[in-house]
Amino acid sequence: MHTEWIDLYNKSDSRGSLLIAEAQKNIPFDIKRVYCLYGMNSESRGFHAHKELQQVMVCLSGKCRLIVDDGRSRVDFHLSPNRRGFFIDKMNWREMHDFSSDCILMVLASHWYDESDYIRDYKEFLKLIQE
Ligand code: T46
Repeated sequence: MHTEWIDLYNKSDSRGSLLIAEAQKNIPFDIKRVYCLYGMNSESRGFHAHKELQQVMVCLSGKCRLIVDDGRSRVDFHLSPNRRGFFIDKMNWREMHDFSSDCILMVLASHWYDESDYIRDYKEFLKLIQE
């Protein structure tokens, strides 16, 4: 399983804080897309893997639970604002659960949106992992 917590650069002073992500510096890819998930209810999200996409998820507010599954093991992570980003490599199944109502996730992505990059069927994911 290739996941990793990434320290974001942080600059704090009397006015507040700056959190900094830079492509090819602390983010291990060129960022082609940024999207945010917010206003979630108790419904879980995700349930897919990506063939090529690499992502870094940054929790800006609230909390949620993230399950990452590489086809061999399944690990539970807890996301909350901690000045870090959570890197998920391609070919890892992800599920997001238990969003708090104030949860805001910012996601930095290595590619533009492409539905054909998604594997939304778990059995198909397992088959592709074994190939
Ligand atoms: C991921 C997790 C963390 C777009 O049109 N453009 C986009 O950039 C994205 C991200 C989504 N969409 C469309 C595709 C669906 O029709 O928005 C709709 C909802 O997307 P989805 O059901 O994939 O949302 P999540 O929260 O299950 O997954 C998203 C990302 O898609 C995915 O890459 O890793 O957040």
